[in-house]
Parts: sequence; structure tokens; C-alpha cells
Amino acid sequence: QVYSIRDTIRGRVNLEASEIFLGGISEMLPKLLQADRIIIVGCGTSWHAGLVGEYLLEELAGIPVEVEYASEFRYRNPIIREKDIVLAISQSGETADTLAAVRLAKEKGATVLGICNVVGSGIARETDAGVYTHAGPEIGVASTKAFTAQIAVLTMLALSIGHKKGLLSDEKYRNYIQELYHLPNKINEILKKDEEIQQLTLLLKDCPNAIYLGRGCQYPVALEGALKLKEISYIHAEGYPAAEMKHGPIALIDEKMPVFVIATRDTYYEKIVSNIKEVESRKGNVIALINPGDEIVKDIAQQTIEIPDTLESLSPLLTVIPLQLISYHIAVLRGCNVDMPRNLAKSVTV
Ligand code: F1P
Repeated sequence: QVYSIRDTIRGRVNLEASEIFLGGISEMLPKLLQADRIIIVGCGTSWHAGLVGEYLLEELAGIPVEVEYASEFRYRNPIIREKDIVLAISQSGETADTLAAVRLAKEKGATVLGICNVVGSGIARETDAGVYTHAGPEIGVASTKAFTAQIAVLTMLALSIGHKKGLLSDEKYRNYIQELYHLPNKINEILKKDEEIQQLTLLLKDCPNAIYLGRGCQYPVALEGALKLKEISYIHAEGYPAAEMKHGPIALIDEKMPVFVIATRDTYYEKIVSNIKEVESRKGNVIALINPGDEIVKDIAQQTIEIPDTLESLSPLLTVIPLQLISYHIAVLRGCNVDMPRNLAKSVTV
């Protein structure tokens, strides 16, 4: 039972070519090409996938995106315009807050799309069109492979729109697709580091708090890393945009504070390096995710985990995996039930 999170990550990375498709959403592409704005709603891990989607759709498809907790959307009177599209993301397809957001958006006349795992689920039934991620049943309660599958769909969506709009040349588009094909192998490379990751967690299992930092498309991954640790290990953890650290959280840093930093060689790599130096100078314990051959971060961080190189916009699909494994191993070491964490339900239907 305790292995199921790892098995679900292993068993399902929904990136096989035949499974990369946009389902019913492909029929909505003409509308998406005309969209003034996409409003993404979801809860928990699905909300984090939405934040990655915001980065992808703005960067690759040139569409303004807003991402909102479905659990808040329903409690205000959101302005939805004629050419706005609402996109609901939910693993279970039954989350009450997300379903309520779908209904509200429909009442306001929006076109509502869905990304759900479960065929025939409530959200899938009530949206105008959608994609099933077919990420298999999550064995555990905490969402893991669903996150990867949701991001894979959002990536394909952003790439298709960007290509159709002429924002991505044929060559660039092909480059992205080819790299998507390579990602399952790269994920397997990360999974082979399982023992190394397990060793690293031996020193972390008793920490009462943890901080996760990332920039750009890695910021939502930092949030997701923190959420997984909270959900299955019951350790208080917070994710922040790396630049936000100096606006408060830096006060928490001392030698007892593990700080997970996603330091892959992305656009803002240099800035991340200076964030790591700030944490180190306050004696924080930096565990950094790096690309191979990064001697700079290796020199300053206490621990590093290597992630294969990939295109920046695709890298959340890789960087989240070691963070999921870290939470899993810490939870096991602490004797927590990783499949049925206390107080959590598979579908939050109230
Ligand atoms: C949303 C969610 C999950 C979380 C937990 C509680 O579910 O917050 O992300 O891991 O299971 O529910 P969903 O709408 O994606 O099914």
C-alpha cells in the first residue's frame, strides 16, 4: 500500500504519443483562437496545474490567462465577457467547488471546458467540451500522476493554439513535440534516482517546516511540492515565488529550515543562484534541483538532485517528480499512510 504513490508516478506518465490529444477541446480550437482571455479554475493540485497552464498559454499561445481557486470563484461575482473561456481542471471531476464554478460560469454565458480524469464525472458532464486525461485511478488520495497528465494536456493546448496562431513556427512546434516524446525516458531517469532521493530524506524527516522556491513555470511546481509534503507527511510547508522570499519568509530561515529550490537552467537561473546564496548565508539547508553539470549550484547548495535537460516550458513535467518522491519517502519514514492521508478525501464533494 505504501508504494502506491511511487507506483502511480511510475505507472502513468500520460505522455505517450497516442495519448497526447485534445479530445473534445480540439473542436473548440476556433473559439480558443478568438478568445480574449482564459479563466482557469481548480482546487489544490489542479489549481497548481492551472498556474503552469497560465505560464504555458501566455508564453506559447499569447492568450491572457487568469487562474482562480474554484473554492473562491463561486463566492464572488466574477466578470465574464463574451469571448472569455473558462477552463475547469479536476482530477476526480467531482470536486464540489469546481463544479459550482462551472455552473456559475455557464450561468454567465461562458463557454466552459474541462480537463478531468474520470470519464462521465459531474464536471465532465456539465462542461461544453473537454479532455479526459485517462491517468488511471489514483491509488492514493493525493494527486500525483494527474498533475503530470493535466500539464501534458495544457502543454498540447498551448502548443496547438500557438502553432495555429503562427506564434510558433513549424520548426519550433515540431521541436516541442519531439521533446515531449523524450520526456517519459527522462522521467524514468529521475525515477532511477529513487534511492539517492530516499537517502536525502533521512536527514529531513524530523523537520517541522519546509520552504519551496521556484520562478516562472517552476513557481507552481514549488507550490505543488509544498502541498504534497503537507498532504502526506503532515509537515508544514510553504511554496513561494523565489523573489518573494525577501518579502517576509526569509525571516524563517535558520539552520533547521530545509529550503527546496528549483534551480534548473531557466531564463532566471542567475537570479535563482542569488536566492540560494541568500538562503545559504542565513544557514538554511538548501536542497536544489539542478541540470547536469551545474557546478555553480553544486558548490553552494547543501544537496542537489540532477534533472535531465529539457525545454524550459516542459520542465515542470520533470521537476515535480523528485518533489513527489521526497514527500513520499518522508511520509513513509514518519510512518504516515501515504495512500489515505488523515482528513483528506479523494473527491471533496461538499
Ligand atoms: C482537488 C484536490 C486534490 C488534492 C486532494 C483534495 O481535487 O484538492 O488536488 O490532492 O485529493 O482534492 P480534484 O478536483 O483535482 O479532483
